[in-house]
Amino acid sequence: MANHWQCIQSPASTVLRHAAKVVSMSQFSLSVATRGEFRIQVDDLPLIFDSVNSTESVAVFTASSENFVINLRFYLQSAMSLHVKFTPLTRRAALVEWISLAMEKVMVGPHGRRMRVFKHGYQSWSETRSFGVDEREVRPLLHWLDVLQANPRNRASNKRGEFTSESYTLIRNQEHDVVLLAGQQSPFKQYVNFRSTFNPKSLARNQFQLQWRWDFGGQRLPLGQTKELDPLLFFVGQDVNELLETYLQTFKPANIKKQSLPSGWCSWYYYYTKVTGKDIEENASCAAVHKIDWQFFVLDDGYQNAIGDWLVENEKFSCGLAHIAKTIKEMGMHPGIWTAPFITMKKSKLTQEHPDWLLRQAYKDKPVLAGWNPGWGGNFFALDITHPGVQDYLRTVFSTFTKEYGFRFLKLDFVYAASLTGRPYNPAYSSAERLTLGYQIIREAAGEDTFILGCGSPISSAIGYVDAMRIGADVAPYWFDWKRAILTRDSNALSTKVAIRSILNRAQQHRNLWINDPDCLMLRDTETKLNPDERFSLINAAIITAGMGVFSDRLEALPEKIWQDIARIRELTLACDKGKAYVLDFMEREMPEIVYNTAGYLEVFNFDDAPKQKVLDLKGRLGDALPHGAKLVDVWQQVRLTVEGKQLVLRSMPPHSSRLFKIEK
Ligand code: 9PG
Repeated sequence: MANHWQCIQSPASTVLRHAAKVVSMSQFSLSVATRGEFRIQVDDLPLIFDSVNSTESVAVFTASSENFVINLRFYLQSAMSLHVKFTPLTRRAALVEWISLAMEKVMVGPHGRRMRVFKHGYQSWSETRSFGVDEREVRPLLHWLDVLQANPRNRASNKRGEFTSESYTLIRNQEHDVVLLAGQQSPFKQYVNFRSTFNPKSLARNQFQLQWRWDFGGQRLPLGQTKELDPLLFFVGQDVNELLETYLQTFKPANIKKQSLPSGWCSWYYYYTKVTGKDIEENASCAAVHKIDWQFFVLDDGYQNAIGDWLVENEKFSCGLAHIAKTIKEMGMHPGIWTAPFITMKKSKLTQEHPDWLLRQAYKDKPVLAGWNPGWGGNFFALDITHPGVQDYLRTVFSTFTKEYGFRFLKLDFVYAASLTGRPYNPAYSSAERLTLGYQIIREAAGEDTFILGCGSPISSAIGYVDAMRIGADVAPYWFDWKRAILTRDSNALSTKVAIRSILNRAQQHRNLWINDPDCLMLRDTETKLNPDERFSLINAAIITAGMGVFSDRLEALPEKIWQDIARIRELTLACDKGKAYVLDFMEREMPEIVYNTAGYLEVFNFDDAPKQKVLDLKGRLGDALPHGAKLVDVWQQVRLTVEGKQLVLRSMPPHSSRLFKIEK
């Protein structure tokens, strides 16, 4: 069947092929790495073809050594799934770092030079975008930036044509409109790291190497017992949006539809760590006076005496957190609070009293660095979630916050620290399982009716544990910081532009995995370097992708007319939440510029640094959405356009600007 994957076996090779789309994968080999005193690394282990069962359509392979046995089953349907079993036979194979499969020769489309790869970042803040295959994925200069933003176990190589991705990746042949999506499937017990390597000099860039690793992070597996790895899925098709939708829907958590879309306020992007108890009271009462429809009111970083000592307030919060929660409640909103539950700093009481709760490095008796934050005054370190003491501490902190103080919203931040490589107290957990263990403990302590937002969190293993997820880097009161980006060689440097890039490139996770949190919106026109076009590009991106709408300004300082905008943003976001957002030029450029929401909205951006005219070809999904005669009403300017002919022309869009239209047919 041409529409199914097939396994073609000859004495010389084994090829997995999707004939209709001219996609194939061949020359595969396995590698295994373990750790500890007897660590081994076996590279390029040949896979022995076992059988192909035509009724079941499954191709079976095995690989074995004196230390382990691996069994691979490829289920060949219109999508292909790969199920792998690993059995360690000796102590040398028991502490598993990773198992990897390399496909030396993957082909997407019959030929082609114009190819693009989609990199899905490891955690909330990680770079998430597409690249042309002759571009370079850059690794930041500073190691701690890599720890904070990327997956330190799957670092970019800085080589032209080599790209990492986490959990899923897409490779698109633009000349032939063929796309391959490879992605991890639940239960997300390991991290799956991809790496695709193209030869930028080759004329046939449709051929490349695709490699992926199941990352266990030094998990101890019981000897002689068979372990099933997270399955992988391979989809081929033409339409990237359709493939993503099919893929993301396969692991939709059961409780997802129940949540209504929250909105609210957060202290961070105006007050930063300088926030005081008085600021919270001032803003909460200002919100109450304006009778605004906000569910959550969130105190972010700045109340605690030290990172790790969440129940010890600093002098700015001598009124106590219980009082803060009560005040917010009295103003008719649910109180929310920020923590970074899986990290600590040297100066905290927690570290002083329990140095053994810190995760230790795999081969040294030193704590594992989780990053460096000048705002906190230095290095911070990962806690060991498998340690019973840490577990009790988490239970105490979060039951106190929720049951005693009355907080109903938890922003859990710097969550990636739970999964950092180290030598945990209990090595029976994989790095991904250490994270889910942490989330589970907090959820149990906080109860089902607490709204949990993950931030700085690995994506795959958080699915099903959080109500909402920050899906991008932090916004900032400026568009892009060239100086910082160049000096630190950090193409993902904190900025509103980078935040929008992730908002668009992760739009389809919304309501498939959780509620997307695009980060806060800032409406102020003082104390910001964002011009109105830039401010509205962030606002419009958040609206059309229908994420949570959280504002972060000093409310008293906003002009009165802004309250109408806040209400209008909410109204538009709720309307968009009834539809689905499709990024129509997904994988065509670094910053996609055309978003269509099936609820009847269209947004067009200009991310260039100069004004430009945008010409949209009305074909495919966009053609269906905008038939001849349809009207486009600019939601902010009340300007009307009528669709005529086969193109939509938006003349002179200012730099960094956007236009959000309601489509009327
Ligand atoms: C509070 C903030 C806000 C924000 C979070 C997170 O040093 N750093 O590299 C760094 C990275 C991210 C960051 C802060 C510092 O932001 O995303 O919304 O809650 O923490 O500290």
